[in-house]
Amino acid sequence: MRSFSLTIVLSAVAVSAHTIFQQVYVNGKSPGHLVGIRAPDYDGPIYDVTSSDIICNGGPNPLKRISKEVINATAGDTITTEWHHTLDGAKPGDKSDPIDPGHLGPTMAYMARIDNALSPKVTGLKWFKIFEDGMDANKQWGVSRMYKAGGKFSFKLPSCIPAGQYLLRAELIALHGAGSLKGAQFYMECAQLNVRGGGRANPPTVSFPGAYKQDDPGVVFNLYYPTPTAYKIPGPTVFKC
Ligand SMILES: *[C@@H]1O[C@H](CO)[C@@H](O)[C@H](O)[C@H]1NC(C)=O
Ligand SMILES: [Cu+2]
Repeated sequence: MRSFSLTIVLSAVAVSAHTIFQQVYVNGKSPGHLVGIRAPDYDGPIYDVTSSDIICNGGPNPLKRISKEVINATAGDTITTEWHHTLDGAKPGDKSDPIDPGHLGPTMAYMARIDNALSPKVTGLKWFKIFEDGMDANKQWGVSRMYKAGGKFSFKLPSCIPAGQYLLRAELIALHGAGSLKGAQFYMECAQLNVRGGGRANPPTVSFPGAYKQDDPGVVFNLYYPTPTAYKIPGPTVFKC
């Protein structure tokens, strides 16, 4: 009986060690914590890929920190996203910051054009993927690289995309429970961007919800047994100019 309740306590600790994308850097410089981001104040995941909460979070994690600022960047710039266990930011003593280290899976980034990056409506947008980092040949995961980098992962804005307003959707998937249907944990927030420069590319797009199926091989996935030898990241291929 005692070990049963201990198990419940331990798993309660583990499941709360989630993460929130909460700061953007453009070529290494940040306009500030939560600036230009739509963040919840609770760090829980989304499980249902058919829900519109998969777009920019919300639903069970109400977006309570919606920035009124738009981040300026130029096509081709390097964007860094920074994630932490809570909205308090980096906590060096917290092993679950930026995320529980057992929350292994891929990191990704998508963009969608939008007339006004401050518009609350996120349904109906057309998304293209600009970054993904799954499991490498040494079986190390994108999330582990983000963990070791203190909660950061980086990518370039494609140099050929048209100037204008965009939402940036940064995402990670934790696969520790993904052996069963609806067990994968999706973490994402959206940042508001104004992109200058660029070109006239018209990248192929996908919709959210729609880009993922609940039974995609990268969404139902056993992280532990048999030991994975490959991982297929969900969603479209990364757009290249
Ligand atoms: C982006 O540029 C506009 C126009 O110069 C400015 O008003 C705005 O504050 C800038 N955004 C940020 C986050 O610095
Ligand atoms: Cu979690």
